[in-house]
Amino acid sequence: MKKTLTGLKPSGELTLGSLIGAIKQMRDYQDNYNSYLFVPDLHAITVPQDPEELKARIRKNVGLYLACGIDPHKNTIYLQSENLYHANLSWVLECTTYMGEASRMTQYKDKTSKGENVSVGLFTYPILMAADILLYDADYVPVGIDQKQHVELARDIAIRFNKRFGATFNIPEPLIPPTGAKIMDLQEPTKKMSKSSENYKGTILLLDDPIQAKKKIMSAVTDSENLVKYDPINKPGISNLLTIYACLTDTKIEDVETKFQDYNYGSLKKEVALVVANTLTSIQQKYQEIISSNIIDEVLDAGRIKTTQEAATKLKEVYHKVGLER
Ligand code: ATP
Ligand code: LTN
Repeated sequence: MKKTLTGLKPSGELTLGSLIGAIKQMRDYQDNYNSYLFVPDLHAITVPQDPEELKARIRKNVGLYLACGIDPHKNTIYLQSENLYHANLSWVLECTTYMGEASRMTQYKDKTSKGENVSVGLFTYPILMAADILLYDADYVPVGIDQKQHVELARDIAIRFNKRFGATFNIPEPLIPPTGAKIMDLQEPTKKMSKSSENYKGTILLLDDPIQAKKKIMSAVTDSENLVKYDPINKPGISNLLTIYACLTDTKIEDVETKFQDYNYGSLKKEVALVVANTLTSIQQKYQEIISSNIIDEVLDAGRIKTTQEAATKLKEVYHKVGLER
């Protein structure tokens, strides 16, 4: 069985974008793949975090994975920080990665272009991500489009390592959803919907009050044409709403476009708002059951034990290949 693997940083609350770009893909594939879903908490500390808030969010995110339909019997679920081998492999990979290729990562460039003082960890972040993926020989990495470049770096690192030291790592491929690879901010529909956005009206959090979420959809920025059409370049706001609807109802974007072609923007928004609110309500009901049970600890304990054994075997092989042994 082929292996899928992905993670969502606990650096903020999970959003509708996280659900559509990553979690939903894992849920859709979980019956047919050997699925690994983890919390990249070491990645979260590349930017300053409040320790208590981070701790709470790590737990919350695991609860949300499960509430979104990730089946713990079909997925290996674990915390990156509980498995010491991720950071160990990352170090070996850092030593085989060029400054030039790491410097080309657009996410890092975007963050540094604002002139902020950033950590070294933010620079080496994609190499730790490569370690997360290569440690388990993942075949596919379901991610939103913003992470494609990072998965491609993981491929390059694996190919080079294999050439230099002999076949060691599987070469992973990014899995980008054909619809929903970049859910846009509701207030600035040319920007990605992001958990770190300053304008709370632009982002829908999975734990938002469904009534508030409806209001956010109703006040989404559109255009003045009043013509429902899927055209992300010229009509980013409307296209984003159609995309959200298509993803949450598992309908093809063309069919959604046809269904709403005679609607005005107000009635389209009402339909999208309803689907979003229903999705959140269902997730939140399951979430409440999950956090009041022991399931999160049970799932994470099982994930830690399993992945630690697997990762130990892989790191031993890597150390052997590079000559790190007596
Ligand atoms: P931020 O929301 O702060 O920009 P991020 O997207 O960098 O964070 P994660 O939450 O770790 O960080 O992302 C988890 C996964 O969800 C990634 O695969 C990412 O591509 C995907 N994702 C996040 N936001 C969106 C979005 N708006 N549309 C589609 N996919 C998204
Ligand atoms: N960098 C990713 C989170 C992440 C990840 C991974 C995703 C860390 N390690 C391994 C897929 C596979 C992000 O910022 N969204």
